Amino acid sequence: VEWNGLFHDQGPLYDNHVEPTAAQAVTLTLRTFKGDISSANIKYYDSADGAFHWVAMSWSANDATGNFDFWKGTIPASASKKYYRFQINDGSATAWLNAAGTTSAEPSSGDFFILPGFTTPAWMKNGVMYQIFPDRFYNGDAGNDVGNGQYTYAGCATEKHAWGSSVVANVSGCNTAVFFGGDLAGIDQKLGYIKNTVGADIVYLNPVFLSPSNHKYDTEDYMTVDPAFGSNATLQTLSADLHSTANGPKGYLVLDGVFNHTGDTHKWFDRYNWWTGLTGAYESQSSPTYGYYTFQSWPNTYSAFFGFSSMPKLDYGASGSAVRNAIYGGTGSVVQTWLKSPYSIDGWRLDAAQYLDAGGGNGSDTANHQIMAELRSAVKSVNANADILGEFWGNAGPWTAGGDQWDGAMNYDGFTQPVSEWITGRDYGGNAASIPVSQFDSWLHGTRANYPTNVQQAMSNFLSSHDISRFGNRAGGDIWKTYLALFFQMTYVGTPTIYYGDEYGMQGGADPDNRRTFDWSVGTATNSAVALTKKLVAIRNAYPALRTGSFMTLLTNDTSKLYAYGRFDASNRIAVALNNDSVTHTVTVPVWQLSMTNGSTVTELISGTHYTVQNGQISVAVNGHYGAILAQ
Ligand code: ARE
Ligand code: CA
Repeated sequence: VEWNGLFHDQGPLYDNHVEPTAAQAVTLTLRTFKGDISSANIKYYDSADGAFHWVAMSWSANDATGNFDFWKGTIPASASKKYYRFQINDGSATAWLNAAGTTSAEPSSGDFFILPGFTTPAWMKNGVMYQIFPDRFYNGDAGNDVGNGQYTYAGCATEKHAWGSSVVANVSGCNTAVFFGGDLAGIDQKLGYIKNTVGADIVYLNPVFLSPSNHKYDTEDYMTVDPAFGSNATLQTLSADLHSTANGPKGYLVLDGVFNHTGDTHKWFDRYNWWTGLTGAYESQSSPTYGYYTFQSWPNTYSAFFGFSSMPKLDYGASGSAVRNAIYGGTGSVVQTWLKSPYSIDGWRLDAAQYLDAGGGNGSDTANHQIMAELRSAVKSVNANADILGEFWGNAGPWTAGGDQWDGAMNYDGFTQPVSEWITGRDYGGNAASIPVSQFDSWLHGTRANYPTNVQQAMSNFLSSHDISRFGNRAGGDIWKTYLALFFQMTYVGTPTIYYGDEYGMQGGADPDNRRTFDWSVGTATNSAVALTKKLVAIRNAYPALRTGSFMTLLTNDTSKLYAYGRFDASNRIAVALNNDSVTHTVTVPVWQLSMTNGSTVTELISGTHYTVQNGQISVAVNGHYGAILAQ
């Protein structure tokens, strides 16, 4: 069996229902070299009977170039989850193919998923997200700025800083008590920049609810927008303006749901007796909310996020507990209230989601998954199109592969880390770590295989976040590395997510330096990286193949640091060529693998240059740290 001819993924040409209902049979297509094999079978595991089943495939067609055969087989409709792989025989040898790759021995993991009834939001799969740390983006209302000493945080007086400082001040031990005045009104005023200059349509905000810190991960009240950011009414306005098509494409709003822990000033805990007329868990063991937390020794020893005493951990108890109802279960719950009118947010990014648990446990267990499944039901019952984006830094398969918890996850593991190591030679922590392109490609292949296809397409793919150093920093200030990263981000599988300022290569080291104020003299339409971002987003928006099409590796060249891959569907075939070297290379892209015929024309979408396919290939000169997008 010629492995180089084999292809299948769950793109539209190879799977007729990537999100099947229980009533839809799934017809799968397998590609082989023409005449190479004598038979092929689908072997699938059906969770309904816990057994494997076989479907013999039949030959159906050749491709336009005459290089390939297509074989088809159908898995019958039913409500149960199924997992499949292919067995391919040529009369003398057998090959196996599944999401993890091709092997000669039968694989025991890495199968493709069929999860009837599981859908992820179309707007997330088709959108581009912009992440904002609200205190640092734009000060739209000087009237709500924090005053010096206005909050007390972790024993430190708060400090107010003027806008535009390029580095967050390092007040010893008091980093989190520094404020710059950014707010929701500022974000609202800059929607034109986000939607039209950058081209993003989804806005993800770091926490906005009442809290004494600048990051607001220690919530004091989930029902109130922090006054330094505006008010509940300002959030309502921002949501409406984002949804409106008046200032660009219809947008979507995702908020940060910090539900593993509250702040120690939350009224349920009330460590400093800031709330009058009630008694928090820290104040009395007879507090009505005493059971919301887990005390090893009341009052000073309690479960907390990473041991931070300012972040006491919620005890989720059993199904129907008061905490579960308050956070997501009941009609007046936090999760449901903000999803409903008049706020109508479109999704939740779940902070520290792996840890939510009962009895002070550290999560990632049966109780955690049950909480996540209940939370999903609560979200989807308000809005079936709302998105649930989990924060997890590794393989988030345990929360996504069952189709009953998250729609996607922050893709540190399958995007941020490999991109950083391949392009910058540093991991996302800034430490030296360099990988050749062949390893980059196999890393991507392996991490895609962890997820159902509709989850892969809703993973949040970012270069930086508020928890790691800036990509621009890891790239040593070389803006060309940002260009190359943008080419990959906007043509890869998953939701491109731009951490504010990454579109112009913002600098910054670890937390808190990764939260610098946005520089409005640099982040403009005429900035070369911003302009490239806009162009690449427009290309992504114009070609569904770049969002929901198949992904096929075409070329890895470790010596010249070249990568090429295809993205395609019934309407378009696109070959992307990337050059990670610092000098120009001519990349010879084997587009015969995409069934592009000799003599046919492709257009490079950045330059508009036309190329003709010859000998099944296109040769294109690509600048160092740049890319080419060849479409037909
Ligand atoms: C603050 C300061 C830091 C300082 C720290 C300790 O800002 O400079 O180092 O205190 O003094 C929030 C704030 C942070 C704040 C923190 C504690 O944003 O600024 O730090 O609260 O007060 C793990 C968790 C993951 C978590 C990361 C940071 O699993 O959930 O650590 N991320 C979320 C948010 C954060 C937020 C919180 C959680 C708390 O995104 O912004 O912090 O609500 C491996 C592991 C990961 C681990 C990761 C990083 O890869 O697999 O699980 O993530 O390392 O440690
Ligand atoms: Ca302000």
